[in-house]
Amino acid sequence: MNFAYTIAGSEATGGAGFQVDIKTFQKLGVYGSGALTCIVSFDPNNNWGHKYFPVPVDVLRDQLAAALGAQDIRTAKIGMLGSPATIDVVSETLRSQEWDNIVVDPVLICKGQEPGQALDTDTALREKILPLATVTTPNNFEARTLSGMESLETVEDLVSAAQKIAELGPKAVVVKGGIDFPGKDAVDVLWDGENAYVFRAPKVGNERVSGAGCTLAAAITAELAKGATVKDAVAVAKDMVTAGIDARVSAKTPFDTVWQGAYTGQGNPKVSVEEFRG
Ligand code: PXL
Repeated sequence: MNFAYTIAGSEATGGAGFQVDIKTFQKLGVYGSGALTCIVSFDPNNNWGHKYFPVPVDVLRDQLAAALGAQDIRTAKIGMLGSPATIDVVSETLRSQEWDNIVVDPVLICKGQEPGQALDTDTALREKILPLATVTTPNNFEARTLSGMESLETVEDLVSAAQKIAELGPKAVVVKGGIDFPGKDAVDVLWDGENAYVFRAPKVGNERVSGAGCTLAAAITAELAKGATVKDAVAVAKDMVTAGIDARVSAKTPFDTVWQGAYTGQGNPKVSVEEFRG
């Protein structure tokens, strides 16, 4: 059995976080389990603002001890952590055993958190979690924050940002251009420490879809757990996200969510991969 583990927050509508990770793992044929770091509830009476409840660190420790004690888990995805105290526990746990793959989705801020606390959390993530990553998957905003670059307007910019972020410790970096990246394509770049690759698919609409980042990182995690290379894992993950956005689920929230169930695994002619030669 191939096991994939997630350390992430619950998002109660099922559109992001832990719920997306488990659905993605299942769809890609790996056995999923995980620990909850926090519980996020969008508030229907407050314009769907985020309510954030941290899971007490002792309860987080118990969850980690249960799963990692029960199964031989060597591949993990790290999602929203939410607080410096949580980051300390997760960092200790990651250092306490050997891993084949640690995929870090560097979720920097979640609405509903105090800005001061968010800054501490970002610093702790950068110092204590990112150096342990074998792959990290920043979005456009996170990549600008982590690289110190002001804007990401070209493929060259995405590659530079990925290379700068790799200097913080992760072996491979996937920078997602996303909806803010100019042009008709959704462009992601992988820097694997030696080569850069450019992944493209036509943008589907011009609105942000919730859960795309979580799905991408979870799918990379599942594919790595099955033994794929990082490049092949990213290609499958982008195919799944593209299919899932095409088949997105609308809701009363201001954003739609990804439907992981739409992925067929038949290969997607809309997704292209080429090596970047600067
Ligand atoms: O998409 C980032 C994200 C990750 N994890 C949780 C979230 C969100 C965004 O809402 O709630 C738990």
